[in-house]
Amino acid sequence: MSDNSFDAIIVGAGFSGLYLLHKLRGQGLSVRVIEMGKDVGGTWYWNRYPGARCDIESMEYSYSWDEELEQEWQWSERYSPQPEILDYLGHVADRHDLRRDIAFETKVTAAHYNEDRDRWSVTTDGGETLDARFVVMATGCLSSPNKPQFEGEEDFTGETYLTGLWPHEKVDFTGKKVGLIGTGSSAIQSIPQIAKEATELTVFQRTPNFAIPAHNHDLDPDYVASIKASYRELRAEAKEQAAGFTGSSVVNEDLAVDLPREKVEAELQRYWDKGGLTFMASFSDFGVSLNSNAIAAEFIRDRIRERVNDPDTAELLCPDSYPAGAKRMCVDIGYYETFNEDHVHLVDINAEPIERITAAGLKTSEKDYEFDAIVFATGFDAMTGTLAKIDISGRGGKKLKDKWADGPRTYLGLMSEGFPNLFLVTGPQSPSVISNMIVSIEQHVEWISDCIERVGKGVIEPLETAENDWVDHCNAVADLTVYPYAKSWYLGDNVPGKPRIFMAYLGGVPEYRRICDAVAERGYAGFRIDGVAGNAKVDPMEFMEQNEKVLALVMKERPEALAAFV
Ligand code: NA7
Repeated sequence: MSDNSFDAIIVGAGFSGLYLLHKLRGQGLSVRVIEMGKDVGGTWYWNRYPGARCDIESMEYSYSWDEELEQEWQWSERYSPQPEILDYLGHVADRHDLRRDIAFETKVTAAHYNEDRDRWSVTTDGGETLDARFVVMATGCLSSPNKPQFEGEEDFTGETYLTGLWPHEKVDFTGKKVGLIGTGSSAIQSIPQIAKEATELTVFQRTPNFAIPAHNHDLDPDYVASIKASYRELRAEAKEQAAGFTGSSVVNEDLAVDLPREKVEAELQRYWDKGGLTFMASFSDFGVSLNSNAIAAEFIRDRIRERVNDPDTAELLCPDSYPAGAKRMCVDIGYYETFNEDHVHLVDINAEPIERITAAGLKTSEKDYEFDAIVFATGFDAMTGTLAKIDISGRGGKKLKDKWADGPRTYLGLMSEGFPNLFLVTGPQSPSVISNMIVSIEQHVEWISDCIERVGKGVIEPLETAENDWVDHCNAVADLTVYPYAKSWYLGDNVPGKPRIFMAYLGGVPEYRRICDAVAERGYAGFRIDGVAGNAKVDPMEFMEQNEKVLALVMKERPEALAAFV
């Protein structure tokens, strides 16, 4: 084999790429990872903004495949700050000697499938062309920052920052007037930190978000020891939970709508006091019924009103145009209280639209603002943005971009028909961003490496019929929920011109795993291997647990959604 020829090329050296490299190497394959950053880390390499941290608890947001590492590594806080996660990934790379197979500071610009040779040609921005039987896109779900264009940006004489592409050196806002656009998770994490330094911080909000307190704290050594003593049980439990982390499955058998309001509120308070993303798992009807969801939404708004002193500011911070959890729920550390400080201001850009960026700052319909720095906390072109930047062509020269013009189409979020031997880790139409990413990444990496072992020197590709059925199933499940009732990056709504389609699989992490396992066990049902498709089928409905009470509620509210699901 030449220097540029590999069994597998992996794009990206984040959590996915590192584990996959380790796995495929262990299977005796020659592997090259191509990574844009100067080092490993993926999303944790780029998102260095102040306050960046994970909102899945540290003990669960880590690899489960290295049991010694799991015992040795010391997480310091309930929710890990970004630098600690980056250190962890750097340590994993050293521990398993991964860096020697990673080309850093290299961007993949194109990947073309050569049908005569059943191999992929992968081109980089350095002009290099590599060749491989398998290509795995481990490119992450939130890896293409979304930077909306504002008129006059080039006139601004101050500093500008984008949360998703934050500088490596410390940015010091001391003594500065700062403007910040956006109120998503990145803004909610960074605003309290920036406010500590800035003399003046003005936040421009288009849509308020629901945030649940993190109640972050240093980890108690006894708690850590107890987890480490039974880590296998915790990992097994997480895999069986709806979103891949403990507490994400609903325990309550009662529906919120069926209980007296005081009982529901007492339960919500219990979840609130616990803090974090399990809040919406308090009752199973919150995710599917608009009426039930309104109870959770009002509870959160009441807490915001308690935390923010000025009633007008509090009302502006209260989301009321979409169901709670339908946009990605945020987890906050002192976010709302930050608006009680005299030097922190909130501007509703619906009432006072941004007209342009000026040399001195920013002009809205009402006022000229002067800033030393502007921070764009404007999110990501999620799930498909990074893949769309690579010129990917499959069988017959078909472009992935063209195939996905009306929204992504995959079978299980793992592959797309017409693109043989091209795998996606946590691709669209898999649980991915709706779950603990590490649990979903490990499941995909393990499924993909088993599949590659089975395929050997052959070719695997999904059948169009299987893919169509899967896309229909994903859409039917999403329509059963309240998610489509918000404008969110889950649906591509945050990027002008992006087709509106729910891009993750909402059927649950355990159900999804069982579907993928059944597909493999039944001889890769729905796939063609070396031109041959078996007769086996996997119907996702076989694996879905149906909650009759919840379905009855949907029947009352949206019978058409239920009809499409069953
Ligand atoms: P998000 O959650 O997409 O937040 C981006 C924010 O930027 C959001 O408040 C947007 O308002 C706002 N935005 C985007 N474009 C504009 C324009 N043109 N004008 C004004 N405001 C704008 O991204 P994050 O980085 O905060 O979080 C992403 C994920 O990372 C998060 O969910 C976690 O999973 C981790 P909008 O809501 O669209 O009205």
